[in-house]
Amino acid sequence: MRNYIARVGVIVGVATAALLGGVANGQIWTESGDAPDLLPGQETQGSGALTQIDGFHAANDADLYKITIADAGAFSATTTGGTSLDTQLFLFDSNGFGVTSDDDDPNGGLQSRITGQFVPGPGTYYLAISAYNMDPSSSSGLIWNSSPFNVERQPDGPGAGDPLESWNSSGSSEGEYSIFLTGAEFAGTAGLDLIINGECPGNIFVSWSGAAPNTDMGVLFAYNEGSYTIPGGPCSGTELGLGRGGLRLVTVLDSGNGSGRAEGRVVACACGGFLQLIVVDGNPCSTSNVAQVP
Ligand SMILES: [Ca+2]
Ligand SMILES: [Ca+2]
Ligand SMILES: [Ca+2]
Repeated sequence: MRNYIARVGVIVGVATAALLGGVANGQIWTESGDAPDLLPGQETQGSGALTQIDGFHAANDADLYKITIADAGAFSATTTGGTSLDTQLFLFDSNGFGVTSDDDDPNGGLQSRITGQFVPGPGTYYLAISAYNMDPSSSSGLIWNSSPFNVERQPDGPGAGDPLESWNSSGSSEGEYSIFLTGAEFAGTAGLDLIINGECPGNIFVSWSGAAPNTDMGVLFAYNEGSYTIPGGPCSGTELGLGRGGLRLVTVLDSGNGSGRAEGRVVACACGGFLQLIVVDGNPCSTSNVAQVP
């Protein structure tokens, strides 16, 4: 029984599968817990274009996200069509100085829309969302005046010359929101993430994201979770999240563009076991979370 996974070829169709995955749902950042109100904000993590941020606005909540603006001319962020809240959007530079803001979409509605018209160039920025009328201040006062509401404006308040320091508490409405973006990218690289779906025995799907592109990724199997340390080879000293029992290298996958999916067939005696990805990229080698075979 020892070689069951290798014998049945648990992972097949790797090259094709890698092309299928990742793009469709990989460009959205979902608020993790509650994004901070102030710098350093919450880093959006992933690979490539960032097209949407989904989050929750609690009472008197501001959410600040670290993003990369890749193309200032093409940049936009809007909540129009993404929430029923009366939102405000604010963009800050990497030092927390105000860049641009809008309360109500110049095209109509109480949601917000900002563009790249005042963005000086590509780089790291902080995008903040709050509900009307919770406004950001610096040490010298409001960074933006509260009105006019439906005009995108550079900082024009008494505190315009200083960085973000606080928010007033005048945004009591609660609700979910989506911010739709163009010209933006994730600010950071996600850790290597592994998800298993499917039925066992039967076909399972191994999905990954956050890998370095075009890298060999080993798929490891063990009966149990643990802390086995690899004793030799290029990943010598790397501590796994797997135990020794039944530990084996199932197959090696190409990481594709950094995310993807592979399908394979698993026999009954592997059900309930655990998989972990490992990338030979240094010492210690990068590893994913441990995921359980259904
Ligand atoms: Ca929040
Ligand atoms: Ca928050
Ligand atoms: Ca508004």
